[in-house]
Order: sequence, then C-alpha cells, then structure tokens
Amino acid sequence: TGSTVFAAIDIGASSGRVVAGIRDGQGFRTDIVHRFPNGVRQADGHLRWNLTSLFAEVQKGLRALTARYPDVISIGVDTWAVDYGLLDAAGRLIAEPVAYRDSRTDAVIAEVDAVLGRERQYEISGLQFLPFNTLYQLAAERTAAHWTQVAHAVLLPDLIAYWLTGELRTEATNASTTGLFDARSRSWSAEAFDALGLPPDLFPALIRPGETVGTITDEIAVRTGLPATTAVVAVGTHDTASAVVAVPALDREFAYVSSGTWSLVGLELDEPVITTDTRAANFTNEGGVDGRVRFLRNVGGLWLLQESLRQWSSDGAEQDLSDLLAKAGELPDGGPVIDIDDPSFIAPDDMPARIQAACRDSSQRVPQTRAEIVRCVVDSLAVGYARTVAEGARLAGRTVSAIHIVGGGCQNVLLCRLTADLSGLPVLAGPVEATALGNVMVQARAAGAITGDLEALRAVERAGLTLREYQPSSDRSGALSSKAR
Ligand code: ADP
Ligand code: LRH
Repeated sequence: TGSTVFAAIDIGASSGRVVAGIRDGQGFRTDIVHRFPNGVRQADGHLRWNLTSLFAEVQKGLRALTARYPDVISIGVDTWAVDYGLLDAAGRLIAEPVAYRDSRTDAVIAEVDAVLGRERQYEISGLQFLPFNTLYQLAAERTAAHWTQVAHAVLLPDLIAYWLTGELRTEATNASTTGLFDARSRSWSAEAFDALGLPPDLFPALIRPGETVGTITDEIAVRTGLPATTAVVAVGTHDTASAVVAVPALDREFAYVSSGTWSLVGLELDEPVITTDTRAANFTNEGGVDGRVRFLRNVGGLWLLQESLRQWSSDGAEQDLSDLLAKAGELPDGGPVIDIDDPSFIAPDDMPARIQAACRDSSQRVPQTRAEIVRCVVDSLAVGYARTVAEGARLAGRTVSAIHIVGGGCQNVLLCRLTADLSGLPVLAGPVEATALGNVMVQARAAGAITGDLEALRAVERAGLTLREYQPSSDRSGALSSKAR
C-alpha cells in the first residue's frame, strides 16, 4: 500500500500507549495498539513510578504492534521529563524511580541554591525554577545509603531504550530539563556538576533526536516478535519536545499549549531568551528537536481534574469526566479563579478540598458541587493559558496569531473555548496524540520517509488532520478579561 510504519512508545504521567505511526499518501496516521494507566504510588517512604511494570506494558504493546504491523521500521520512546533511574555498575536498577511529586527535595533546595545561586542556575540552564528539577532530586538522593552503588543516572525514556537495546545514552531534549545542561552550548554544564559535587559522567553520553541508540536485544526480539534488526531511534524523548514537533502550525506565529497532566504553554524560538525578566516570569528555555528552543512555562494542568476525579471515585461511583465538563459548561461565567501554579497543588490526594481552600483563602466564593469545582479548574487553566501566551509573546518580542492546543486536553471543549475568548486569539485544537506523532515524525525523517525541517514535517502532518477551530467571542473577553491580565 506504500505505507511505512513506526512504533512510538509514549508514556505520560496519567497513561502510556504503544502507537503505530503510519506514513501514507495523506500524511501521518496513528493507531493506538495498547494503552495502559500510569500514576505515582507510595513505596518505601517515597512517591514512585513503577518502571518495571511500565516496561512490561511496553513489551505487551510491542507484541500487539507486530501482530498487526509486521514491518515496523524503528521504535522511539518518550516520557515525562526530569525523573531518572539509578543503575549500579552491573546495569541493574537500584530502586524504582522516585517521582517528581515526592517532597524529598524540600529539604535540599536552599542548600543547592547556596552553592549554585538561582540566578546563576538560570543563566546556565535557562530553566524555570521547579522544586523537582533533576538537580534538586539528585541533591536529595546523594545523601541516601544507596548512593555509593550508583554508576549511572538514566533519564526515564533513556532507561526504556536501555532495556530495549542494552545501550546507555542521554537524549539532549530531555537532558535540557535537568538543570545540569547549558541552554546555549546545548551540552552538559561542568560548572553545575562541579557545584553540586556530582561526577561529570553521572549521565551516559548525549545523543540527539534522529540518531540511532542501537538495535533491540535478542531477548526483546523473541519476546515481542520484532525483527532482531529493529532499531531504537532517539526522538524528542521529552514528551513535550515531541508534542511541539507535532504542533500542526502553518507558519511560525503560533503559541502552543501541550495540555495533559501538565499544561506546557509557550512559543518555539531559535535561540534561548535568558534575561532578568524571563527569570522573574519563570519562563523556561528547554531544548527542542533540531536545536529549537521551547520557550514556555509549566502551567498547572489537568492533574487537578485527574486527582479530583480519583477522589470522587473513591466513594465507589465512577465519575464521568465528559458529564462533569458538560455540567460545568452550563454554569455562569465569573466564578472563582485560583492560582493553578501554586506549589500546594503538586502533591497527590484531597484535591477538591485544596481547591476549595484556595478559593476561601483568596476570599472568593467557594465552589460546592463537583461541577463547580471542575468549572473553577477549567476557568483557572484558561486564564493561565491566555496570560502565559501573552506574557511569552511579550518577553520574546514575538507576534502570536493563533494558539494550538494539543494533547488530551484539546478534547476539552470548554477549556478550548474559554482560552480563545480570554486570549482574543483563535484556538486550533488537535491532535490529541501530538506527542506520539512528533515521536513518529522524527523517526520517519531519520529513515528517509520524509525530508525537510520542522515546517516541512508539520505541513505533511497538517494535510492529514482535521482541526477544531474556536474563534474568540468578544462577550466573554469583556466579562473575564480582568482575570487574564
Ligand atoms: P499525559 O500525557 O500527561 O498522561 P494526556 O495528554 O493523555 O496526559 O491527557 C490526559 C487528560 O486529557 C486527562 O486528564 C483529561 O483531562 C483529558 N481528556 C482525556 N479525554 C478527554 C475527553 N474525552 N474530553 C475532555 N478531556 C479529556
Ligand atoms: C509533561 C512533562 C513536562 C515536565 C513534567 C515533569 O508530561 O514532561 O514537560 O515539566 O512533565
């Protein structure tokens, strides 16, 4: 049929999937062959991910993929950023990785900032301050008893690639989220490693998107049915880097929101913007595919809804998100708006109560029903999106003519509509599976199935997509604009 198939392993904080990415005459198509839940859980005194069980799901997914598509060209892996697994000298995982939502860094942030000041950190890495940036996590970890066994720190997508191939690498877009990476030279910062007393070779050698990590091991070939020659190709292994590759923009005057557990809101630039103003606004300069810069802010995300739903389901009755969103949409404008970025929302548990407390503490009406709480979160997210796009454009000196929302949250009609109204800009929603698509497109280019820069890739992608468009309505921008400033 003239189509070519690539495998994307895309694991977000709330769910993972193994996806067949198909390049055909139209553009790119995705077929999700396996989906599995993900989340953090308490184990041995910390919030952790279960990488071992995630990897079992990955293998199950690859088996399902080969059953449907026997001729897979290559595999790419992406996950959320900042977290890592520690390996001993024999390459064994010392413990299941601690999750970024664990509170262990609280005790070391001041200590790290004393040896490498916040200003200097930002000057080097261009990264927004987040309490879970990898350098803080490593500072918390290096006093643990197991630290003497550590031979390598391996970022999570690289860990999966290691288990698939036996090859250890660190992919550069994700390295850019560690706080140990120089945003301008796009390589490790010796100064940062030095200041923290970390061995300079703690992370495996760097690899860039499009380069080959290695071929799968014989064991993986047998377990999955994939040909033994199947390669794992480095993609934008930071999920947000892959999502931005697949923002289906027709020109470069766009802002994006990668809307999932987090909302990553910003612009794509050619060079980092590292100034006093961008630091004060907590804008990050993460590394993108092809050396582009993801100039963005982490705006709190659908995590608040995920956790609220989890809480409400614990009384036995499963909560339906679509139903709650529909009810929330019928409520009048002008309800309470919380600071979605408040660090008090990072940890799991009791989310509805924390949202209510935030409204109470800011002297606003306290939402009572589930629909009111959902509406408060969605209003607050939309305010955060509109404000952050405006701020990013101002800081980078760029014009924005449309906002693209991609990822799971682009299905949230209320969120998309409110974002258009509050920003006064058209919102283009889709694709839902942008991250997997970006992963696939970089593999497809490495294999020669498509050529050109990101604009060329996006043009091909866009040809095969139908986007939903939301035009701003002036009524609402009047009603809520004070909150978006
Ligand atoms: P992550 O990659 O961080 O795990 P996703 O991009 O998969 O996140 O997005 C998950 C979110 O998408 C959910 O928390 C939910 O709020 C939203 N979502 C999923 N399906 C729908 C839907 N049908 N309507 C509205 N929102 C949805
Ligand atoms: C989104 C994401 C985001 C990071 C966070 C830890 O999944 O990768 O870009 O800041 O998770």
